[in-house]
Amino acid sequence: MSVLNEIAENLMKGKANDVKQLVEQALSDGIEPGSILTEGLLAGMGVIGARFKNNEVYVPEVLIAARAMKAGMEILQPKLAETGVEPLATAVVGTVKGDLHDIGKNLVCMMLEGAGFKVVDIGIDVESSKFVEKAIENNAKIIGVSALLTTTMTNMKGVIDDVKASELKDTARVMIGGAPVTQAFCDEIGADGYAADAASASDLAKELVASIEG
Ligand code: B1M
Repeated sequence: MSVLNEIAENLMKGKANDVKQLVEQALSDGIEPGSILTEGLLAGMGVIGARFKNNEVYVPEVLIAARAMKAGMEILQPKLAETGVEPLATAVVGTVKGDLHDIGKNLVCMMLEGAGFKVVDIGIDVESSKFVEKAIENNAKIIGVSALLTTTMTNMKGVIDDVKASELKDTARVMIGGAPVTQAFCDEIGADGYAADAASASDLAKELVASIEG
């Protein structure tokens, strides 16, 4: 098995130390950092994302795979910066005002990172104006909003209104998700997209970025 396949396989098993060592080995073998990222780390994370979507693996497996991804990225990130490999786009992600739930939002952040996005996690209980402020500051193309309560999901509309009233109107897309959120609610409040789970969120984010560029 090639070292890149080994990276993907070990990432899927959540073996953080092995992934770290294999990334070091791949670099010392002279493999391009961009290939290690796409054919090793992202390939493994992509499989986990698809399995998660199909209910073949669950939250704990995704979390340990994401931890292994992070361990590999710690070694790879400085090399990627040297070779100028650009992230797909930046995503600013947070949980709406009044809502303290962050487990789902954190998973979404991990899957976005796994898909090649630079993620700015702005935390929980976030004012709609802060989503806009942070998206402008980071030149984000994706604004991800999470809500877990029927009483706070209504605050998502405020984020969308603030984005539409800002300079981000044509340059960024708002995607929403969380247990009580539905496609019908997404349509009702005018969000650009809804994802039911973290793996779908990274697919959706890629589609939304393409819709800006295309
Ligand atoms: Co809360 N809570 N909670 N809670 N809590 C729920 C959500 C609830 C359904 C429990 C219940 O009553 N059965 C209920 C909401 C009822 C409702 O509104 N319909 C509830 C309640 C009522 C409350 C409090 C009001 C309780 C109280 O104090 N009386 C309170 C509110 C605090 C606040 O936010 N202001 C509260 C507090 C808490 C804890 C702090 C104790 C804790 C949160 C800890 C934390 O997040 N750090 C907590 C927890 C853990 C839960 C449950 C048990 C689990 C939530 C979770 O993490 N799920 C939850 C019951 C349940 O869902 N079974 C419950 C796992 C996570 C991976 O799934 O977050 O759905 P989820 O994320 C998924 C998708 O939804 C999606 O992808 C994720 C991964 O696939 N997704 C996105 C999420 N965000 C997305 C964003 C996207 C795209 C997809 O794009 C941007």
